[in-house]
Amino acid sequence: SDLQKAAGVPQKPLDYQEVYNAVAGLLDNDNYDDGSYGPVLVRLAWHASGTYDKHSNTGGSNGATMRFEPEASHGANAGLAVARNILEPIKKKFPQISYADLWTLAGVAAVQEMGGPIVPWRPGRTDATSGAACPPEGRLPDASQGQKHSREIFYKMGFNDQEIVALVGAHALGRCHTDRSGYDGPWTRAPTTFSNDYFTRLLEEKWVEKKWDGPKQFADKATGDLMMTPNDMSFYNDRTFYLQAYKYAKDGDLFFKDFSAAFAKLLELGVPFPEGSKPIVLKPTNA
Ligand code: CCH
Repeated sequence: SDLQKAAGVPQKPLDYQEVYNAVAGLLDNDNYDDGSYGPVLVRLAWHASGTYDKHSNTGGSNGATMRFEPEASHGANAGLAVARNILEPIKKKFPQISYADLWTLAGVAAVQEMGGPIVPWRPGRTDATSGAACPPEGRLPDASQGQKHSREIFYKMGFNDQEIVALVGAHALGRCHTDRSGYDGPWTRAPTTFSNDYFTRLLEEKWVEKKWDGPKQFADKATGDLMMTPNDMSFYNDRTFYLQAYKYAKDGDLFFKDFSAAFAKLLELGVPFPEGSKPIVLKPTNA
């Protein structure tokens, strides 16, 4: 406590596993979307991190700048206040953790608790105190665009084609919301389970343009329940992306291994970790 600190009493070091368990405990909610906050927490960790630009070494998860304007209101971040807000009680319970560490840890917890791979995670991010360090708008991918755009956006972060495909496999989770992105619907039939099903659906369904007033998107011909954006379809239409997606559709273990590595890398982009710091493994609550 502040009193103990003032009296020079050593603080109990923060146990990140306790923070992890607290995040795991708030994921399920029958009244929200498909029953879990997991997907939107994965998206928060990704949008906090994916603003990184390797040329200027700016953006990325350090600073948790999305708390501030103008980044909080960037179009790509619509709906992410939901994710930031549900983590507030955890920040109150564990005031020592930075928002930047909490958001990325919560992304890891969500992936693992929804049945995904272990993602080694490293603490050490600090919080900005104003929006001065907010990245400019436009560093995150635009779902209406194709493979050329994806490569520009992800090469700027320092990813290669294989890593891009692995990362987008996160669309096994969650859904599009008309009041957030304008798109509508989930990519898979089990949107709260981490799997390689994004790739199996992309390759196995027949995709037809959806007839509606909204932005151009595709629907599975058989049921119309599932969706792909134009950007998602570029993982089918681009030969290099397709061959990688095919490998992940055939081999879920390979996808898990590659997703873990690429997601861990994403969450660390641009973060000035202390010398000698090492990633830690946070245990799934069902282990
Ligand atoms: Fe994504 N994503 N994403 N995405 N995304 C959306 C939702 C999720 C793109 C566009 C969209 C990644 C890459 C891309 C998630 C994780 C990742 C939505 C709907 C759009 C649009 C938002 C809404 O309406 O709520 C595009 C374009 C790319 C290009 O590559 C990557 C990388 C990741 C993580 C590693 C997750 C999870 C969701 C579901 C969120 C939810 O609320 O259910």
